[in-house]
Amino acid sequence: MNKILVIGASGQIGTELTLALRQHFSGEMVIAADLKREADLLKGTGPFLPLDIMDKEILRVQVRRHEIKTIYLLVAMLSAAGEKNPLLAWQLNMQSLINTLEVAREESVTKVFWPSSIAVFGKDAPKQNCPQDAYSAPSTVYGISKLTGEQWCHYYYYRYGIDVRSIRYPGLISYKTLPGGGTTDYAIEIFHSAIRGENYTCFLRADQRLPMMYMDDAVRATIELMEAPAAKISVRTAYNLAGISFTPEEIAREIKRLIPEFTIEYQPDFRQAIADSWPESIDDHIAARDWGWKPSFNLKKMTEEMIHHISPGLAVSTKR
Ligand code: NAD
Ligand code: AKB
Repeated sequence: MNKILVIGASGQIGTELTLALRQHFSGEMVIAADLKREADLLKGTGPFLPLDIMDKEILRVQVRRHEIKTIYLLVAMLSAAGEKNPLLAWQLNMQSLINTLEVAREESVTKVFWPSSIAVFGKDAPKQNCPQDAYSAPSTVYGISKLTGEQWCHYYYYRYGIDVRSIRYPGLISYKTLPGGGTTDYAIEIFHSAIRGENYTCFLRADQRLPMMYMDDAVRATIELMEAPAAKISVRTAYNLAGISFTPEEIAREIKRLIPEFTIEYQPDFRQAIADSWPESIDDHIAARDWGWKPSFNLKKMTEEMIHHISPGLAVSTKR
């Protein structure tokens, strides 16, 4: 029995990843855990545990009690929220990972997934097709925590043999869940405004190109990475992963094709400086070579799916 624990399961990725893992394995095998209440979409699909990842002893008790063999750790404070409270972001992002890796070591958990981010790259990294090993001096505390976290993952693999795997996700775009405080959140908010018939005020410049990915691709990538034979995994920090790169102007144009009355204006705020420090596109040939990664959503297909799935009753106002 290889039981799985998903920590941060009520969040943007956690909800969708938990649902996908429960479909892939079985509901009972995948235990969802979060500090906040169980996400509505998870209700009735499998077990849920209230859990504060900052309490290592409680984590240990739960891992032992449920005989957990695989952990997906999805807790973090994202880039924009982190810049408002850098020390808290550092504490949460680092301690959650250390607690997980330590409990994995002590309780013989064999596999851990922990996501990194394109935020590991700073303004000196190449903007186009940013390579796996580009020089990195991140400009946010979130990016620093991800870069440091990658080194801890690498360390626990080589020092203790724990099979830790990681991906540098681009900005993730989903219709089932809302984003949690990132710089790429505009690419979800824009759909909610368009569907509500509201003007959208974008907090990034019209021409700010960033690496993004539709959630279905991100969830599939995560499961494919975790299922790949260990011998194929050559990167024990975190894999670069690419989906779609686009600008606010380009996604707005795509939305207007389907909702012609949609309007957008641009008022860049502090998040523009964060976006300025990130690459525009990512070179992910190592993920393609090692475990066969291939994205399946382009901008047009993703826009159609988002508009098809967000009903006017569920769209959230993004007016600030
Ligand atoms: P999110 O903020 O939506 O979800 C995080 C979840 O963690 C929330 O449900 C929150 O309640 C929970 N949490 C917070 N503190 C906790 C604690 N002390 N104990 C237990 N649970 C706690 O974040 P997300 O967007 O789903 O991101 C998940 C992971 O993916 C993070 O590591 C993030 O850095 C990474 N990532 C996300 C994106 C993206 O675009 N969403 C991109 C790159 C990387
Ligand atoms: C953020 O914007 O902080 C996240 C990320 C790219 O890590 N979406």
